[in-house]
Amino acid sequence: MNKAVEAARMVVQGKQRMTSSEAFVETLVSQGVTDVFGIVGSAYMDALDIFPAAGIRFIPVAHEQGAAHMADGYARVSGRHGVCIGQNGPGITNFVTAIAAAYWAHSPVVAITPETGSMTIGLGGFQETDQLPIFSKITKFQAHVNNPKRMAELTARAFDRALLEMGPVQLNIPRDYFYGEYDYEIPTPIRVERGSGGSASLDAAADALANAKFPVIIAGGGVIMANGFDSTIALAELLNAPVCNSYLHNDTFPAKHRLAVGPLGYHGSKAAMNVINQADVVLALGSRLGPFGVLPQYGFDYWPKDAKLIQVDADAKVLGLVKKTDITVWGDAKEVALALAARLKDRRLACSDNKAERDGRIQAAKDTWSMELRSWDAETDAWSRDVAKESKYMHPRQMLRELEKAMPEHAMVSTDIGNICQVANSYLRFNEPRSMFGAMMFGNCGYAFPTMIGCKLAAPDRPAFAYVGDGAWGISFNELLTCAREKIGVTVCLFNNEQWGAEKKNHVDFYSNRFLGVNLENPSFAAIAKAFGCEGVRVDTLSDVGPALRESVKAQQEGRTTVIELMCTKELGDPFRRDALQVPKRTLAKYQSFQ
Ligand SMILES: Cc1ncc(C[n+]2csc(CCOP(=O)(O)OP(=O)(O)O)c2C)c(N)n1
Ligand SMILES: [Mg+2]
Repeated sequence: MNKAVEAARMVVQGKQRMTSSEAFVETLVSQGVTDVFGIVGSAYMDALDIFPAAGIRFIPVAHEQGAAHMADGYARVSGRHGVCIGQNGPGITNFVTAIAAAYWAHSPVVAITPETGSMTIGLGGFQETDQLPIFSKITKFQAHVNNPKRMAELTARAFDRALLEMGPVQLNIPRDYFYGEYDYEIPTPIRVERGSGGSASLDAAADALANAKFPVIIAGGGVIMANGFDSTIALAELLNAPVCNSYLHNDTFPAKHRLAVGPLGYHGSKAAMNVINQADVVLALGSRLGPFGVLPQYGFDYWPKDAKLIQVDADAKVLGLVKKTDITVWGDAKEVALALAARLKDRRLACSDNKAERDGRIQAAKDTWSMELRSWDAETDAWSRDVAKESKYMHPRQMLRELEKAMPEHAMVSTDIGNICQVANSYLRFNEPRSMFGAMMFGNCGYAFPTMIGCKLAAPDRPAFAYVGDGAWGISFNELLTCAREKIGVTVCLFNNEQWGAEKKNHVDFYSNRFLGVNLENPSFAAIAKAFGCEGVRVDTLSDVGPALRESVKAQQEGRTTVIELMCTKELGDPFRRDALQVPKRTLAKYQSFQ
C-alpha cells in the first residue's frame, strides 16, 4: 500500500466532530469497503464526492440491477461485502430483482438506499416511494437512519449484520441526513467466528458416521462461505466418503479428487445420484437441501429414503426445513468438519471394513457417468432430433464440452437461467472454491453477466466467464457499457439458439408445440458488442470454440470484454419445471382446441 492509499484508509479514532457524509464514508472505510457499484444521484452526492479521498472506487454502471448483481458477484468471490448505492426512488427500485437474487445466494450485499428527504416524506414530491417494505422479505436486516446522529452506528450495524447473517441488508438514509455536523465515533466492525455446534449433536453425528457402512457427504454452499474447502477434503478422506456437490455449487469439492462424484440437482451428475442412493448415512455439510436441488433427475428419484440424515448449517432456520433430519448440528461447516474429524480420527470406523468394495462402487459410478456423458452428443427426444437435423449449428452439449476443455485454470464461471446454461451443470468442474456463480434459487434470467463483472473486480487475476442464453442476454447486455467504460475484461459465452429455450421446452412437452413468445429474432450480438466498444466474435463450428475462448482470455488481461456468440441448434435438454407443470385442461368451448 503506498502512503497516499494508507492515509486514505486510516479511520478517524475516538469521538470527533464531522459531517454526516464524513461519518458515513469513514464507516465504510472502517468496514473495509474499497469498491461501490451504482449510478450517480443527487441523493448521496455529498458522500460520493469524498469517496476518492477515502480510497473508495465508485464503479458507475448502466442499470442499478447490474450494480446489485455486481455487488453480489464481488461478495461471493471475495467473502467481503459487496456494496451498491443509487438514487432514491427509481434507482432503488431497480435494485429489487438483484437483491432478491443475492438473498438466495446468501451474499453479504449492502444495498445503500438514500430516500426522500425527511421533511417531505409523504408529500408526494419527486422520486418518493416507501423503500423499506419493498426489501423487507429479501434482506436479512434493514437499518433505517432515523436521526442523522446515528449515521455511523447504523451504517456499521448494517455492514456487521450482512456478514453475521450472510445475506443482503438494506441501509436506508433520508437524503437530507447526509448534511449536518455532529459528534461521531466510528464503531469497530464486529467480526466473529461461528461455532462448531453443540457437543451433544456433534457426538451424535460422530457416532452415526462411525457406524455408517456407506457414508456420503453433500458439500453445500456453506462450505465455501465458511472457507471449509480443506477441512471438507480432510473429513472425506478420513471416512473415505464420496462427496457430492449440492446444486449449483460445483466448486465445494475438487472435481479431480478421487472421492468427488459431482453435482446433484438439475442436469447434475448421475454418478453423484447413484452414489448417494446407496448411502446409509448422509452428511449434508453447509446445505439447506433446497427443494429444487434434490428433485428426481433423469427419471431417477435418487434420494436415499432409509438413510440417516445429518444436516449441518450455520443458519438455524434451515435445519430440518426441507428434509426430515435425524441429527442436526447448528454450526459453521468448516468448524463442524474439523470437530467431527477430531472425534473420528482415533475411532474404529465401520466403513473401513468395506473400503475396497466401496472404492469399487464409487469408481464404477464415476466411470459409467463419464462414459455416458462423453458419448451424449445431442438430445434424443423427437423434437430435438428434428430441429437439430435441419440446423448447421453446434449441438449444445458438444459446444459445452469444447468450452470445458478450453477452460483455463482458476477460472470463475457464472451461469444464467436457461436450458443450455442448465445443461452446462454437467460440464462445469472446478478444483478450487469460489469458482462457480449460478443464478441460484431466485432464478432470474440476466444474472450471470453483471455478477461476473463484480467477480472480476474482486479477483482481477482470475479468468472470468459468464454463460448466458440469448434471451437472458437481452436483459443484461447493457452492462457491456460498464465493461468498456471501466476497462473490465470478462468473457461472455453467449448461447444463441434464437429462442427462450427453457420455456419453449414446456411448449413442446405440455402445449403441443403451440409456441408463443419464445422465438427470438436476433441481431448480430457480436456486432453489437463491437459497437459497445468490446470484442465480438461469432462461432458456428466446434473447432473454433477453444481458440475463441483462449483469445478472449488474452483480451481480459488487457481489460477488454469479449462476447463469443456461439451459434447453437434449437435442441433442448430436460425441462426445468416438470415438477410444477400439469397437462392443460380446457372446459370452455372456445378454448377446446388448446388442449
Ligand atoms: C427475469 C426472468 N424472466 C423470465 C424467466 C423465465 N425463464 C426461465 S428460463 C427462460 C428462457 C431462457 O432463454 P435463454 O436465455 O435464451 O436460454 P435458453 O433456454 O435458450 O438456453 C425464461 C424466459 C426467468 N427465469 N427470469
Ligand atoms: Mg436461448
